[in-house]
Amino acid sequence: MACLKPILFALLLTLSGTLQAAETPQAKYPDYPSETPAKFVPSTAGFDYVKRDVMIPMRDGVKLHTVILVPKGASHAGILLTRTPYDANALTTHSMSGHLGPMLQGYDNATDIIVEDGYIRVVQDIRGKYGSEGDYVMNRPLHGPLNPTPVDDATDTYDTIDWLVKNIPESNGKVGTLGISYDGFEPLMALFNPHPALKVSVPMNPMVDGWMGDDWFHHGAFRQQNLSYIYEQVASRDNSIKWWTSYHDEYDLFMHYGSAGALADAYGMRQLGFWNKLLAHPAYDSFWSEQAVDKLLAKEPLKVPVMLVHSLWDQEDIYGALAVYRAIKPKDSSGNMVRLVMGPWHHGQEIDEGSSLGAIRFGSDTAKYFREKILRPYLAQYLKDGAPKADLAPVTAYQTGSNQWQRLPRWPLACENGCAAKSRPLYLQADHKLGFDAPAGGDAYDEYVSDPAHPVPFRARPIQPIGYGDGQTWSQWLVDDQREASGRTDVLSYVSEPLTAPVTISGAPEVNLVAATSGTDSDWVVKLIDVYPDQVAEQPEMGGYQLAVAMDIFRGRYREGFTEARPIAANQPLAYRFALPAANHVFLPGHRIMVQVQSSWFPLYDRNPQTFVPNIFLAKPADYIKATQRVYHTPAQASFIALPVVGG
Ligand code: PG9
Repeated sequence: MACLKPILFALLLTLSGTLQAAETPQAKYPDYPSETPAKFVPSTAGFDYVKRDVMIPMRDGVKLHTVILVPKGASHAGILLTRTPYDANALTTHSMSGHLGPMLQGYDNATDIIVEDGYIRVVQDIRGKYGSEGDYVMNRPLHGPLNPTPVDDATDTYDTIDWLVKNIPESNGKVGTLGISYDGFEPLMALFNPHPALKVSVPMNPMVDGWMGDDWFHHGAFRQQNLSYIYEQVASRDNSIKWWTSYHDEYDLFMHYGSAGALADAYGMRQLGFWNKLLAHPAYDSFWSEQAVDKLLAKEPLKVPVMLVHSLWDQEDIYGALAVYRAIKPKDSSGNMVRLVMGPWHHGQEIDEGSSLGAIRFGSDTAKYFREKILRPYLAQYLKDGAPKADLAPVTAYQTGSNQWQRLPRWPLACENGCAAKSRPLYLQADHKLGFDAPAGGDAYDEYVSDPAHPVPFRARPIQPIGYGDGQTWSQWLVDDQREASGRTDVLSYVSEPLTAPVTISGAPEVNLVAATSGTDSDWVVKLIDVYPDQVAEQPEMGGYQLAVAMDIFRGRYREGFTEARPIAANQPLAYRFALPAANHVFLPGHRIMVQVQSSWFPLYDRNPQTFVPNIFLAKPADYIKATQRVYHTPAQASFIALPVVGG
């Protein structure tokens, strides 16, 4: 026993030292202590807001980090909630200030409206991201076949709202939710079994169907430049593991690795659950169709007023808002539950400066107009006690070309039942002409060689990565001058005579292409373009500008259906039909209309090997072959775009 004493003593000494360190962080040199206090308490007495940083418990016990900014002196104030995977702290401290405005400047925040109308601003890290606990799943599907857990973004939103209205005494118990893109997906999730305190939802540029036309694929062609987003978004809770590259030009990066799968393997992405799901679901199977938010909302009762905000030149989620509008508008029997706004913007530009996009000028700040004249009264009517009903049309749409806002009764104006608009076929003709007359005579087709070794750049090189920093122009690529492409031998261009009268379209142009490939798979990119007059006195750089008003890609293996990829019969003229993104545009007199056709859009989209392989993600270098592409324009094999023409 005696021999144990020294050991026990030593153990106690060690413990006491540890305990002492744990209890009182003694300075190493007491007579020369740290200048940093054990805990610094900022003095915020002069601030015009109060910031609370809380962890809100969800029904399964997981706590979500939530930043609450309450204007000083607020009482009976509405709450504006955004749930985000992009760091609530970053979204609420744009620049550290004693004023709420500078704190909120930036992504998601319609700062002018939030501050001027005295809202309580709440921004929350979604489950599994940044300061929140729990497991992260990209665009977490609703509880069900794709999500066996009892929680999803709908339940998390419900539980969050329930906590907010019970724990923010300055509020009037009314909550609105709004956000852009992924943060626009969240206001849609809020609509499933909505909390009774949720009075309004404003999904802006929402991510709705990742396969059909939003972030991951368009008609089955993979948007491989998003690999960096997946890498950073999924590899760590706080996005601290950063993507890297050894190339200035993304064209070279993606050519080096060949396929998206080979690049992902080189970056270790099989460690990432979401990438493995993409790899396993290249076609539009139930993994995609059962989480398509428009399809899910079509089955839901419409309980909360919704304003969908769409950007006509949305470089990321050009599909989502209008897909949801189509799904829920038929439920709006009162005509007061669903509003649609369409602006001449890039992704999210509605909360930024909106007088121009790239080289395209609108003559006024269209984004400020939206925030002041549309968003502000709309939110107020649901969230501010005593506010009047907003005088908004069912659809407020900016008409590009004429540069004017329109109050419309519905969208699209081009619709069935013989209403004002009808689709009008715009035919590809011999000699690279384009017109409303059906093709008659001349060559039966035009052809080009699509060479995977030299894919068509989707914009002028060097190609920047997807990004929003200074000098980055990713957000403008949909309005780039298409002359970059029309001069290439692997791009077909068809152009009309100068218009003598305006041609007004209001809806989604539909591609009806008759084409053949010498391969057994192929992509078809079709662009509807407004060609400016050879000289534009008031803006010389617009002389001859080729502005795409609608363009998209279609992966030919899905010609017979999106759920299953099938080989294409080689050298057979076959019909391809797909919708282009919606346009609300006037082709003015003196302008010409152009249609371009090509078979790659690189490196934004991965290359089609042009031989049929089971999964293009796993295509091998030898699979990539040149193919001779033919586009037909005969009376019996007419290629045309069904234009949603309005008026004459
Ligand atoms: N368009 C971005 C995104 C959304 C959802 C998934 C992946 C990317 C965004 O801006 O959030």
